[in-house]
Amino acid sequence: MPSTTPKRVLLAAPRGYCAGVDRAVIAVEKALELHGAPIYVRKEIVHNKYVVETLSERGAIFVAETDEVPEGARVVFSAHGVSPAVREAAEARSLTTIDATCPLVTKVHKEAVRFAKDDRTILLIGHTGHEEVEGTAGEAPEHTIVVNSPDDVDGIEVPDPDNVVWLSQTTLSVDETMETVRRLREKFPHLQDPPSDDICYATQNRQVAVKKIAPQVDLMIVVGSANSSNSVRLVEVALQSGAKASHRIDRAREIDEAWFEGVDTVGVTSGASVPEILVRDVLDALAARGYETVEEVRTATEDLMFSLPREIRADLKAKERAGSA
Ligand code: 0CM
Ligand code: SF4
Repeated sequence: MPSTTPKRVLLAAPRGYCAGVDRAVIAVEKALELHGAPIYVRKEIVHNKYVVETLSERGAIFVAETDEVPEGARVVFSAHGVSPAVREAAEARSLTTIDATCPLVTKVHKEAVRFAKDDRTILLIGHTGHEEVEGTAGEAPEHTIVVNSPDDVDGIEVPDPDNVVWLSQTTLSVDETMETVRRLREKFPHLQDPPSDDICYATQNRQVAVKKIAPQVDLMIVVGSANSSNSVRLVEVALQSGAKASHRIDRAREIDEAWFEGVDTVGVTSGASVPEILVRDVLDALAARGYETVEEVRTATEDLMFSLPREIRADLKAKERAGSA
């Protein structure tokens, strides 16, 4: 017998761009407008293929390291932040830098610097190799141990178990991080907490929204790139919270017909580095498959905005002054 439940989409909100991504992407766009192409960007400005491709078409050149940037040229540091060693390398090449590090990542850097000054061991919960972790750990490499998962905890050794503090990457699973902290505290009862949440508001809000709709969906589609930590976490959170299946895609064209067998309700969300246009494309693709009814489920309202990097603000001001002279 055919299903009597109408096909529908539950669209998570908040989803997509956070304040730090918006600021970083605009920083590159403004740099291109103000100074013309090329503008070099160290690493992907945010972890989204479409954003990187679009900015490349406009004249941004993405490089892995500052030594690929011609001496004296302009380079943007990505939203994920950089270590002091990267800043020094840029200075040594006389590069003009624009720092698009998200202020919420900078906050964690400052915590790391402060705790290292107090000679504490920092247990940085995060993923080895992720740019943000490299940047934060690079503030105090001698004092930092990266903890990838709860299973890492057993193998950790510190100089003074009574003088340890934990910090984290901003884009982790809240639940898994809390489990890692629980295990760390079992091992180090005097473990100190960070002064405030390191997992940022955007990461947390997107996970809460997914948790709300996951129990009701047969399939959760997460729009986001493979290297986007917060996007990948949304797939895991969906599955842990009751979604029957969940897949991450960069673009609507990656949707697989085989996913829809017996599916009435599809959940849709997107990571913090994902432009809304990509979600709209997914909704169009779902509508074409009969999932035309879209119900937005909102669990929080976000109105945070960050001012542009100070280098861009200064250049905009200088242009304004020149225009009115
Ligand atoms: O950290 P993550 O891999 O999730 O980065 P992203 O660029 O996908 O998201 C925004 C950020 C930051 C910092
Ligand atoms: Fe900043 Fe969070 Fe966005 Fe990363 S995900 S750029 S930390 S607001």
